[in-house]
Amino acid sequence: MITLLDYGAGNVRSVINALERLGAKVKTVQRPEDISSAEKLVFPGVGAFGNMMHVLNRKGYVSPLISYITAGRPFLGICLGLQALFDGSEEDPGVPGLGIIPGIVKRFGTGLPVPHIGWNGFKAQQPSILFRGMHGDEKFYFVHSYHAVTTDKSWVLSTTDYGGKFVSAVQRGPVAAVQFHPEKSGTHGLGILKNFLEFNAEPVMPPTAIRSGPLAKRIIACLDVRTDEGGRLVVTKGDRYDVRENGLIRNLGKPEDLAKRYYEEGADEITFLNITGFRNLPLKDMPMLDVLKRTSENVFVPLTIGGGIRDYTDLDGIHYSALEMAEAYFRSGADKISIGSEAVNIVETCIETGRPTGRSAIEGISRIYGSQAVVISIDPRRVYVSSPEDVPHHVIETVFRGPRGERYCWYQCTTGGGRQKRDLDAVTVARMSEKLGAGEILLNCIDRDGTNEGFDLELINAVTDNVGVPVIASSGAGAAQDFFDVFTETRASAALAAGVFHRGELSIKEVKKHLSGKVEVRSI
Ligand code: 1PR
Repeated sequence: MITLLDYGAGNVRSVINALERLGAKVKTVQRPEDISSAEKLVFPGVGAFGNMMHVLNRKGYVSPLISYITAGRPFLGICLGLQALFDGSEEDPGVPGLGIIPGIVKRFGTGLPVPHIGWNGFKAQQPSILFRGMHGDEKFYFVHSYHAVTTDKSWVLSTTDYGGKFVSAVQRGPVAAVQFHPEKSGTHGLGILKNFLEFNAEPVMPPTAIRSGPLAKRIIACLDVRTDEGGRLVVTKGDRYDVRENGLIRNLGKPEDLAKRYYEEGADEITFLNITGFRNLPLKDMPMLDVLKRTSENVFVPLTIGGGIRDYTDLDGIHYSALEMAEAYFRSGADKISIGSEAVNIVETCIETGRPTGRSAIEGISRIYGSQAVVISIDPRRVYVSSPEDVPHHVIETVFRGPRGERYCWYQCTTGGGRQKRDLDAVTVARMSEKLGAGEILLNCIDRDGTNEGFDLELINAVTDNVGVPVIASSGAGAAQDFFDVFTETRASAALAAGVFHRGELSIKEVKKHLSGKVEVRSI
């Protein structure tokens, strides 16, 4: 029996699903005594360090946890569950950690995008049962802005490179913790969990000691989901956001079936966009929550869900917060939520009033779940101008001349699935969202969506040049070469595509084969 310490932040469903897939029985901690009586304890942590320690203290978990770990009983910490073992974190100075390992958790300061999101390698520093069956060249899914620094090298099990070496796993006897998410790291991640379940075997060193990086560029499959005329939730796909063909909504299959197919083909992440979520309250959209729950039983890579995440008051005057919606999605198996229209509203208000409210969906969700859990989905459209002085927006010089020979353009944000044009540019929304706490930008492009013409590299460069968080390039992929171009001509951390995969014109395997040896990708 595995005891899982769920302190109420983030996606523990995926950890439970992964452990159950491996045949384990899992119960969650309900009272402090459940920690003391555990046979094997798994502690997945997500979100902010201070909030985690606050909840652990409030629930009376800190003292039994310290006793359990210092007694050298089987323990696996995941992500924040590793950071908790240290004395404290720069994320919330003054908040003591569990103090098991001497050291402090520090923010990355490497000049590379932060959070460190994606698939990265590891370099083993000592033999471990966790490495059984590993070659040493596997990649695991990381998502964090802070990393542990210790003076006690005897704890360090592996290091990983992200603009410098950091501690990616620790172990002493049966107490281990990993900074990455094994439950989100495909078959190799499941391998780590299986090894923890069989902790009595001999420690091994992976045979291939290779460099531990660089971070792989991610290939993301996107599923635009909505209800069709028959009331079924289907994957659809538009051309420049128009999802109808001969008046009917295109039906490309069941969301969970496609997600499973893309996972098996090697997708590094799956994104679901509930494209009509802005109309209704997604919390009442139970089918979407069910899709997530079913998907997370079979898909062991990160899942993002977007559509309709905002504060909302229904006709009966009942108020639902964006945080509650995000919570419901996380509980159902999502790792990140994506905010579209509401992000534009938030930035607009911020500009009008000259300061953040402190209560926006971006601030509220990132405060509790961490910035890595908040993606901003931007739906811009190109607008040509004769001169940069024509508009008070971020204007770029373009090689693609406008209809009247214009040499300049800006990227106008839209809301409501491209329906409403707003007086805000994509660079401003991305930059201000980052300031408010967003951890990643999903950069769509209405002009390229569904066209197979390739990504809009000028748009992607305009945004990546102005933000410090990872940017996901989206819209327009039509061939494997388009992925090569976006990764070599821009600083995009990931590339997302939909139509080209759904129509079977290109597979994720073919994309990775094309990139292999030229661009760092994860192989499965
Ligand atoms: O505004 O917070 O409710 O979120 C709504 C979300 O739904 C937004 O993320 C918005 O991008 C998305 N959305 C709304 N309407 C549509 C539509 O198509 N009518 N889909 C829509 C946006 C864009 C991409 C697409 C890529 C790749 N889809 O996600 O998957 O462009 O496509 P391609 O590879 O086929 O070119 P809110």
